[in-house]
Amino acid sequence: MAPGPVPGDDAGSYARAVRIDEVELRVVLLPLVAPFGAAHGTVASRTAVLVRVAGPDGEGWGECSALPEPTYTSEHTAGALLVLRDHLVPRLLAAGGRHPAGLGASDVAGALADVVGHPMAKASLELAVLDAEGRHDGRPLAAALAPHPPGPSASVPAGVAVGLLGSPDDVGHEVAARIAEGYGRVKVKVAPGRDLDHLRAAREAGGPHLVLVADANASYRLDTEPGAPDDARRLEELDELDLACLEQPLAADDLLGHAELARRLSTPVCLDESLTSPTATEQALDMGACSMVCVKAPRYGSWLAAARVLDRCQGNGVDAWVGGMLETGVGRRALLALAAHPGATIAGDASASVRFFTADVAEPVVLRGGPGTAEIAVPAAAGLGASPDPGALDRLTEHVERIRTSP
Ligand code: OSB
Ligand code: MG
Repeated sequence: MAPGPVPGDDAGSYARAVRIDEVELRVVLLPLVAPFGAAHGTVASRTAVLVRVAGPDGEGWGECSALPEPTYTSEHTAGALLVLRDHLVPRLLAAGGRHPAGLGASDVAGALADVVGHPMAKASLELAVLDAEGRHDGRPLAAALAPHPPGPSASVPAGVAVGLLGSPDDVGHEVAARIAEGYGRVKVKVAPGRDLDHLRAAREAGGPHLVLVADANASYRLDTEPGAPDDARRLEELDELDLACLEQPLAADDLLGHAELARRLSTPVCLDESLTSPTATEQALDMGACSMVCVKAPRYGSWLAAARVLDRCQGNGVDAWVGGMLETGVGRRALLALAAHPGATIAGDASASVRFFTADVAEPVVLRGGPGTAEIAVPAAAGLGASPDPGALDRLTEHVERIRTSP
């Protein structure tokens, strides 16, 4: 990809600072309305680490998107809590101590950079500082992530994920139900043996106008050993379905395999798990491993880095969309703010809270508009645009601890 503008580079955009002397780490548990299955495993209830930073300039909230088990990526809830407590929060507080005027969100990634990996844990702290800055300045997160004209959109098209289900009929019924709720874009999870029939049922239920995506979560293999099944031939059959894209068909590290597959398919290949940094994203595009980008700030370890990826995609005419990971009301609002970036050219995983949860930690995110055309309003108030509800937090919290700057 050709070099493009990098908003984080012009210091003015993010040169805010907030003083932070306490970080609260909170594990919440939200039962799911139904288990959510994917090729990497099934999530039955959503545990997440919520992060609150606080100090003389106010507070800010973040969410760590790591799932309960380390099967989608290597991070998971319990491990993220430990890494935050023992390694990341001490670095954040120490960096704050070195800057008496406070820490800007653009300083956070650098303060945490010597810790290898753990992007979701890192992104949660950056998000909390972004929220604190936004509240302090009266600026919504969407404006901080898309500071250049034309700026963020006021609403985003609603898109929803449908998990791996038992039969094509189940998929058809669920897709029809989601469309009736308003969704115009549906992402259906697939895995070897649960693909073509499931997607045909989805297409039949949704009709030709449904924006249909298939997410394989790295569950296919190209024919590398003699006699092994050739998944590429199976995936070529999906071309008949007019999918908006096929997401992450092969293993995360198999970029050449994705490039070969992309040459064989007419369906655009989109990567998720493979795209671990802005550099990895540009290289994957350059080598033809994908022609479309699923942007997830927690996977990149930084909301500002994710916004830079969207800038680059926009500048180079590459389609991109913002992906979710079953976020609670904190992470869901951040996802909406990122999805409002003009570089997010197609509908992503922007769904209502009730899609996954009966009770959320903050005011539920809701759809507006009719079948097939629903949208979600991008939070317009400062920062994330809402705080967790103390009563809901009390009911949903499993564990909480506070770490303070030592005097
Ligand atoms: O692969 O996009 C994925 C959920 C958890 C982890 C990874 C993924 C997902 C989803 C759900 O697909 C998307 C959503 O939150 O709506
Ligand atoms: Mg995915």
